[in-house]
Amino acid sequence: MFTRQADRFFETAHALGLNDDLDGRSVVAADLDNDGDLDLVMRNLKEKPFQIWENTFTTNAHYVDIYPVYSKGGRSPIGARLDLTCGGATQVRQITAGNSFLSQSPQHAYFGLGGCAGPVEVAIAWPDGAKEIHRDLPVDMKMRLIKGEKGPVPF
Ligand SMILES: [Ca+2]
Repeated sequence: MFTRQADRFFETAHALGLNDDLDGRSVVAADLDNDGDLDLVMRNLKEKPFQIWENTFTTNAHYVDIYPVYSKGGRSPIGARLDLTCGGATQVRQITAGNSFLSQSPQHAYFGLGGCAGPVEVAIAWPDGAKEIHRDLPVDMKMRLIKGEKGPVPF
């Protein structure tokens, strides 16, 4: 676990209580309790096969969690690239497969926005090369962006 302070990252697993002597094999980040922050699920080899780490930090930071829908027929958005801009700063996420050893996080793009309260602009490059831009999107919510459709659909 790394924590960002200014322009540097610091290893903080011990300070946050996220270290133990178990033999962790994979980790997935997902918002399990639907409160807008990412929680962790860890898979261990022997003892405690699964551990869930609920994110209980209280923060005023903003976020956007985007689930791109490539086709209504269920085609996977793997390969989609999302460029989100908020307050002049741009972050990039790509929808991937197999993002951890023997595990897979949900196919979404989670953006931590810090103090930027939006609105945000999201440019999506779909796996087939098509590009779309969604402007004036709200923050602090999960949403679907469906290829070929205007505006977000609340999740
Ligand atoms: Ca959560």
